[in-house]
Amino acid sequence: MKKFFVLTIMALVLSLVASNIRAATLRINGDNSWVGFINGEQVAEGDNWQEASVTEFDMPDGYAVIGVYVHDAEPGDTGRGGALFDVILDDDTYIPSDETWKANAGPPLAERTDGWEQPDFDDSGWDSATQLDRFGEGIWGFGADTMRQILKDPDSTAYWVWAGPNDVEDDVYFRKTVGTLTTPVEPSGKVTTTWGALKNGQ
Ligand SMILES: [Ca+2]
Repeated sequence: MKKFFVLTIMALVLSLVASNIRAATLRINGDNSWVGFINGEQVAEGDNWQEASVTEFDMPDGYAVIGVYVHDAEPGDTGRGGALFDVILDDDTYIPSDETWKANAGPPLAERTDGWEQPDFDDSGWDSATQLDRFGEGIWGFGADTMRQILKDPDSTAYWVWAGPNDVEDDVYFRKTVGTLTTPVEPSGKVTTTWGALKNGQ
């Protein structure tokens, strides 16, 4: 609760002084279906793995916490799940799905109530994402031409990812903080610590 309070104050301060609002784009493909979140708010969903959802958004504070949920419809080893996504910032910084994202298997989204998608959620217990085939290669490679109709400008160079072996878990979650603080501030030690934990925990 204290952490949330500190973050709230920090966000308020930054929103007052930030003058450089950054724009970004989130693109998601998932086998079989997905839901995307930005700073805890649901912003995207889809259920055709060859047709990415595309979400453009602003980052008033210079950064955003991205959450992606993907559901594999074939139980256990009867089918393989996969997630492919990327974030493009307005300075052309490209952030692909890969092993640098945090990943966690859990219950279906409708049954998950731990606030995993919230910016201040502590994901330090999550593992690194399992990095699978690169876009255009492997078992999803045959769909790349269709996918590329959306995944262009820039071309996707992301990796398919999962949480552990993708013929075991069917409901997986990913998190990462993108961007950086745009406003030069001299935060108190506690805010620095909170921000550092938030940033380093992704
Ligand atoms: Ca499966």
